[in-house]
Amino acid sequence: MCVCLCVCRPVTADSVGVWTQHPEADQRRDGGAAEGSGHPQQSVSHLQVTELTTKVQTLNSEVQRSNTEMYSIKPVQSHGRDCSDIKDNLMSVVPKIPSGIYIVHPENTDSSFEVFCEMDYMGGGWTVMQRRTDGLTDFKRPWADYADGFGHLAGEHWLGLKKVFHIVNQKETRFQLHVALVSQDDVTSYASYDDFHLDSETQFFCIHLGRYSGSAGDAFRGYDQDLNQDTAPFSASDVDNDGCNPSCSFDNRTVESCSAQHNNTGWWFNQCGLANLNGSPEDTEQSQRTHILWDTWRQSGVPHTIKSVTMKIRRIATNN
Ligand SMILES: [Ca+2]
Repeated sequence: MCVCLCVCRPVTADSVGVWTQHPEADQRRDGGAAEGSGHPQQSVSHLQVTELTTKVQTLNSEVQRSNTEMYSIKPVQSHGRDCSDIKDNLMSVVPKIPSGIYIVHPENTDSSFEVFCEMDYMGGGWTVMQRRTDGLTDFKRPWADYADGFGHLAGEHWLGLKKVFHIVNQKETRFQLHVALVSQDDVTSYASYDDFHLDSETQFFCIHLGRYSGSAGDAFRGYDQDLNQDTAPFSASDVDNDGCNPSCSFDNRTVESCSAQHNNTGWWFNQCGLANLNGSPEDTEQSQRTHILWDTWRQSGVPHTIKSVTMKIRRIATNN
């Protein structure tokens, strides 16, 4: 904000035109004013005019450079409440809004924080809430990490449930959720939900999903109401809300904790369900396999091996 205040008002020769246009006439005018006010008279030579003009030109080029840098190097700037808001705000100012890290300040919160905005994908305006690409970030995490977020915004990360809660619970906004999947064979697919919001932390960030559309199937809901993760609370390695109470049974195995079953990752498990986009391999020998689970995306009846995924949210235009 400070940078903007400092540089947004362009410095032009016109703003000091009194010195540059007719210095002699201006000297006379200043002289008259000086006589009346009793202030000492200031004279301006052609040399001083030249110096001032040069200074103005230098300042002008600095301002233009600063403005260019604001967008080309993607420094963190606060431009809105979420990436959709940033896109709307910048659309009329910048011909092409770059994807990158921005600061957002959601409505009705005291907090500002950094997010990665995807401005190219499907019209842009997407706030990324999760990204898996190379498997190098550890998703085996306790509750506090899933609440606050972890990883690197420009790479693999989990934005954090508190931050997502702030974004999707702004007044008079609705958000859609888009899950973009890439298989080991570079096949792409997606699952989209036309409404998405979370309850607060006191309600364990229960997830609420609208209508599904897409090509990957609705793994959040699965095929069986018992496994439906819509409205499920979040679980992590140290917080168990998974619906296996005291235990569930899979393939004649007894499971007490879905997080433990999924190698201590966090998700909206429900006995445990067919989706876990935070799934991680169980040991280093299997590091080539991410264990990202979206069980409804299948080929010849076999689930695709998923190598990367992005979860992103965007405002839905409301008519009211
Ligand atoms: Ca349990």
